[in-house]
Amino acid sequence: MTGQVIKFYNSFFFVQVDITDQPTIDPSIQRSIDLIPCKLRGIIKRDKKSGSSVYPGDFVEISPLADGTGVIKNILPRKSLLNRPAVANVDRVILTFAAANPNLHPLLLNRFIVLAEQAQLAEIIICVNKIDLAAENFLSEYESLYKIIRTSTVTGEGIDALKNILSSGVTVFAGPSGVGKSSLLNAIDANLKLKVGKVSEKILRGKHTTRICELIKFRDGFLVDTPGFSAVDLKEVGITKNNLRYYFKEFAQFSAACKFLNDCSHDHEPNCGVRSAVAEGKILRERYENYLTILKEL
Ligand SMILES: Nc1nc2c(ncn2[C@@H]2O[C@H](COP(=O)(O)OP(=O)(O)OP(=O)(O)O)[C@@H](O)[C@H]2O)c(=O)[nH]1
Ligand SMILES: [Mg+2]
Ligand SMILES: [Zn+2]
Repeated sequence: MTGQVIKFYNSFFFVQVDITDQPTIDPSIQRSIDLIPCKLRGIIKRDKKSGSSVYPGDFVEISPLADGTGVIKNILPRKSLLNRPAVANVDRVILTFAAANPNLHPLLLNRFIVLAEQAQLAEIIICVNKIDLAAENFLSEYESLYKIIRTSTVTGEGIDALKNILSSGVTVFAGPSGVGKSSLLNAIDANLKLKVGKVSEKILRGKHTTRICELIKFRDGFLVDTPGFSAVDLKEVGITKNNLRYYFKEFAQFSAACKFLNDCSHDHEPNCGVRSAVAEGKILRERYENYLTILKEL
């Protein structure tokens, strides 16, 4: 039978099986078997770094065992894979940051954008949460690049706007710890009651309250709450100094004017269309500088 991995927890992949697709199963036992804890068949190779090759969101073929657990025999082809947080078959990502507490750092935002662009997701949306703590129109300069939604789980501002874009598909909430990802999910669906944690006054960061990625049913799709993180090793997930430029999407239209075309890193080369565009104010300087910072790291 086939199903979708909902979460990885206590060494088991929990696979949601759509019983309506399984005519061989006695309908009277449906309730007890629709979420099956599964192990991975040994032959499926584990990823060295993450220790796994199956991710939440994956569709898998399983063999049920007599004790109520199952074995994952095969992973079905994915339409997308977000590397960090690792979730498969993602339709949209909500890059979630806070207007304050913790403060928003553009370089970190741009690292998250690179990860999302790498996964070639259909929709990349930025959510600035906690706008009750800051008066400014946060990230207005990014509005020409990505859809920005500003929210507060305290005042309720923007929650409907956020809900409106969550129709079908798999929506991942990704961002640093303490920005309010779980709080937002609770505001979207009051039945959820996900655990939320305070931001530490000492280190001004969240406390990593959410521990696992979990697909949560919402309308016709899923919302995915994920553990916050801020250290991203882009090299580890396959970002290189040669492909980084493609994940800054506004560079493309100007790179046609680069003397070295696709070989131009937009750093030191003469006659660079991207650098000219920065000088003319057509590319946001902050984006370009963050690009150079990441390029140096790579
Ligand atoms: N002022 C304010 N505080 C908020 C808002 N949303 C969430 N918080 C608070 O921010 C803190 C962190 O919220 P969480 O929802 O646990 O954050 P998270 O992003 O899920 O954090 P991790 O699970 O650690 O990744 C909690 O104390 C929340 O009450 C908001 O809109 N405004
Ligand atoms: Mg959380
Ligand atoms: Zn160039």
